[in-house]
Amino acid sequence: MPMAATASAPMSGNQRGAPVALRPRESSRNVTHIATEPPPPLPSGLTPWPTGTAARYVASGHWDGRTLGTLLRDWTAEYGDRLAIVAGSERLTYRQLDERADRMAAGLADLGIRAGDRVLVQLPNSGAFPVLLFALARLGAIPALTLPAHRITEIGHLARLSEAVAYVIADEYAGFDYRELAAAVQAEAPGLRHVLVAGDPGPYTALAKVDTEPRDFPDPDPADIALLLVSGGTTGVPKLIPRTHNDYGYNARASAEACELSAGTVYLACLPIAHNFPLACPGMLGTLSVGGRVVLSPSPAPGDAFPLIEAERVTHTALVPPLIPLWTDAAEWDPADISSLRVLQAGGSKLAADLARTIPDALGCSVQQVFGMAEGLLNYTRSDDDSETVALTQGRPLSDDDELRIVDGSGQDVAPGEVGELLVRGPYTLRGYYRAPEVNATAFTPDGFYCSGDLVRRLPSGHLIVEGRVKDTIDRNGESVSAEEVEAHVTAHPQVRRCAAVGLPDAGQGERICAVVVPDGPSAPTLQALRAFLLERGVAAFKLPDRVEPVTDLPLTAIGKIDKRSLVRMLEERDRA
Ligand code: OOB
Repeated sequence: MPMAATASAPMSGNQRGAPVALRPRESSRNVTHIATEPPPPLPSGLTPWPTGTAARYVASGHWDGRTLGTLLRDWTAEYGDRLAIVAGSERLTYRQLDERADRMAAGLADLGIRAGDRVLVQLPNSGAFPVLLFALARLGAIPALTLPAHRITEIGHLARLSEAVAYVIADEYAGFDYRELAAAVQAEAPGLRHVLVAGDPGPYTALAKVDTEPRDFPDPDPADIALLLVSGGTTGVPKLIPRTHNDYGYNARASAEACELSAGTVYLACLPIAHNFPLACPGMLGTLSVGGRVVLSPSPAPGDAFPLIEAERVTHTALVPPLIPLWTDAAEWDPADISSLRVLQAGGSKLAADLARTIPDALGCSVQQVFGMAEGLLNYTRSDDDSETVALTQGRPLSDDDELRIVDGSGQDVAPGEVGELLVRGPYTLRGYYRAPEVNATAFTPDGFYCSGDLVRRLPSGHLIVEGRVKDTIDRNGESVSAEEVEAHVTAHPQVRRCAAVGLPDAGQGERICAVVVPDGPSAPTLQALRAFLLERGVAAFKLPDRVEPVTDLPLTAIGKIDKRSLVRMLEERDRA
């Protein structure tokens, strides 16, 4: 079957399943629109699933025809007076959340915001977020969920791409004044008619005033876009990911079931709530779907999160791996009682097996690995997986209807257990990015598989091990070296706490391998010592770093993953200085 993407060189196979690298396939992606074009987007910008496939997801009950607004209505009918949201001093029952959403929907309509309009949302974790999310759903307006760390580059781009009519911000958060950003965004996106501010509005409209007598609005089409997520990539400008009411509701409900949430669950959202992971994997929406309570933490810092865990008896939370050592360190001296914590979900980037193994003792809870993407597919380790499966794998797919392929550089399925690129389609995985025909022509196969760019291998149990990114390779002397593999070896050195391997341009070798390391202790190993250590481990000479660069901390993306782009920029600046 023709694949959308073919790489210029076959993957170097490896029977033991050690990380291997595919060559970047930028160039070859251009030669791939061969057969069928994907179905054209709907007027909303959604690339629909083929009719027969959609019918199958309806018949199986995955897509239940309820909008996010209806879901809240139904949860309120079932759990009305239970506590739904805790945010600072604000405590909302399901009924209060439902009423507030209705009132805000009417207020937004009075401002002229209509079904189908896009609204840029950039709010920290606060009570305003869930109210606004459900208010927009009631109205059929579409939130584009940006992260608090985004700035004019991202927000300006997303405002233009979405043609948003309104932008909802906090006044200030983490020392940053979003009203100033709003002025800059409005200058770039003249279609932005309203800026609504949670807190002190300055020259804009107070979100608290967007509140009036509730009235009914026609329920939007559950098969159409409920919200737009921002793609998590660390390269290029962000893309918008349309998620439908049907698919996102299923995402949240099925996740809640796989993670065994119940009405007794108290979920702490400490990652930015606009990110798919804390929002719906199972996150806030999954917790609400079973009558649990969602506690919104202003940040994932132990100083913010631990007192909330103690006060609200939090049972579940989610972190990206770079934050976990902060928590395990803090747990040693912080007096807060975090004994209510039952499950720590770790996802967003690879969790080192050694770190995974320390979590139960350090934090007194079990760990669950989550390998997910805003584009859809979610993999979870399950409560009945043995501890080594939990430490060593990134879980198995959420749905029986997730179709996974693992392919080599020419788009052929690899042999079982071999590493290849993960392709996926299924009941909650997108069929096309929002308003991005050129990207869509290469990011999807003609038969609708999303090409994730993740290198994985699959165990006979169905669990996946993430081995790196197709493009996260360093091309040194004609050899393609997996950055992830170098990182794993370098991190094994006793003087290294964390490592990111990046390629730096080099006239002779194409790229040089630079190991950027956070030392464990007073100093990092010298280049010579590190190379000797890796040779001793049996690492091939062509994978040895050409340079070691000690840093106190690795730069992180808006959600907290290691940001290699800014790392390379930082090194280039250091070299120029
Ligand atoms: C989550 O979503 P995104 O969209 O910010 O990032 C997705 C990408 C994946 O394609 C993969 O490259 C990486 O992040 N990733 C992991 C991982 N989880 C995500 N790489 C290794 N191990 C993992 N456990 O990051 C996301 C969305 C929903 C739930 C959890 C994470």
